[in-house]
Amino acid sequence: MIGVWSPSTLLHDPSAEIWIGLRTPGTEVAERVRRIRSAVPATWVEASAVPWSVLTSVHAEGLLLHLRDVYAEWVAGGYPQDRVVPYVFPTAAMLGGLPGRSPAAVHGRAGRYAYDTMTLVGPGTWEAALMAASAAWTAARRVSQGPAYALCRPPGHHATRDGYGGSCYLNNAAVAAETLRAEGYAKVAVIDVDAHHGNGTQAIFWERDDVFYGSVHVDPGAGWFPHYVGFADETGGGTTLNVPVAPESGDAVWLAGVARLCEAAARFGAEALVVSLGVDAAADDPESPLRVTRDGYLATGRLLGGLGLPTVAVQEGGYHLETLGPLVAATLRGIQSPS
Ligand code: SP5
Ligand code: ZN
Repeated sequence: MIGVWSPSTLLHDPSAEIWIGLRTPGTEVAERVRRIRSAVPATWVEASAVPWSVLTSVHAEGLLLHLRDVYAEWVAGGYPQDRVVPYVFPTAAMLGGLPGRSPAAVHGRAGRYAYDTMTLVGPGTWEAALMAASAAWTAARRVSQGPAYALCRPPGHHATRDGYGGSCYLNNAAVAAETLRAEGYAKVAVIDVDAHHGNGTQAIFWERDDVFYGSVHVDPGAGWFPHYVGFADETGGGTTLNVPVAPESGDAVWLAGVARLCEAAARFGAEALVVSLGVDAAADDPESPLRVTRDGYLATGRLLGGLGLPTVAVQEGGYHLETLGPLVAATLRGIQSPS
């Protein structure tokens, strides 16, 4: 299998996540890339830079320019924090329907496109996010030559058209899906097996009848991120399917969910597939309460590969450094050799 990556993705160091006011260590670290690269027996190629027009097919230009520029502005502002940390967010609760202006102060502007305090912007964040999206784009353009894996980092599925959060800045899976559409695949399915619901990807394709979004994830109704969305009754125009599963669920429940998503994607008539490949549903993962095993990931890959579609797998979460690489490798093996 082709593996696409970029050394620039190592440049983002989250340093910390501000979670319920606590400065906790960042979990989405560059070491993840090294662990995956050493465990996945792919033919590795470097990503080519994604055209700006592809990025603007997924994201508002304001978000892109903000992510590109805000760190330098923060440094020039002389703030005591070494990362961009927002403190005020122009939500509906703040504006009450009024038209908000672009704040003059950088510390005011810091929350304009952010929706949580966990996802900080530092010196290499833009370059890394840009090259992660570039890896997704490069992989999607090679899909006619066989399944391709994009080692995207930082991950993407929580990034919406206008906003970043959940350790995600640019939506790499959405870039892959739009690229497949542009390559001529009329109907594209995104199947998201990260432990968390991909609220960004769901929102981006919510009203689209040419892109199916299906996700299996820990039930937000049981108290898990992204909390506000990812429930089973969210179906969009009929091309969204959420399968929330209870905390502590293991392989049997998980694989039944993956199978439902595959059946729905086939019924939809998908001609190409994007897999949002997080492995944070694993038993050892610190960021989710699910209990999927390595065999469970192999079987997940086999179900996805069994669709027989041109497939791009895009890395999302997965935070247990000791097992992360082998879990990704097992899933990709399943995708490549479903039977
Ligand atoms: C791509 C992806 O898997 N994003 C995960 C975002 C969910 N993070 C939720 C974090 C909730 C609190 N974590 C506590 C540990 C603090 N270091
Ligand atoms: Zn996740």
